Amino acid sequence: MAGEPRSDCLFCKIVAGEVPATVVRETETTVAFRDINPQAPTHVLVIPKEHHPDAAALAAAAPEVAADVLREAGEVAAQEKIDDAGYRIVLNTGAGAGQTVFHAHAHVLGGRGLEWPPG
Ligand code: DGP
Repeated sequence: MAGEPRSDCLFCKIVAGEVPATVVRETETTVAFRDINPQAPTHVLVIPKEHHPDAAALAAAAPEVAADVLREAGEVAAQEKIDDAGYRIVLNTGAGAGQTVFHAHAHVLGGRGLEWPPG
């Protein structure tokens, strides 16, 4: 069923506390933790606690939780003090766009200059 935890999902295991992560924020519906392979001085992932395979599926099935993820991305940026300089929220969607973990997540990147367009 949409939203149910999956035993084969790495990020569901982080939500359950079965895989360790450096958590920087947590709400009733979301968890934010540092990316294991940071691409910027600040690189935090914000995920819904519910399992959805990508951001579009999350928004379709649970739009209020998708809004929570975006709100938390902004809260992370403020907490990490990257909001004044500007930061990027990235939602890789599909393997062709570089998605490797198929549990919806928003990357929050900042603390360095960010070029446009991204690679
Ligand atoms: P994406 O490529 O958009 O699916 O991003 C997945 C991110 O997840 C990638 O930047 C690396 C990160 N990641 C993968 N495994 C782990 C893990 O075990 N712990 C943490 N903290 N991050 C992970």
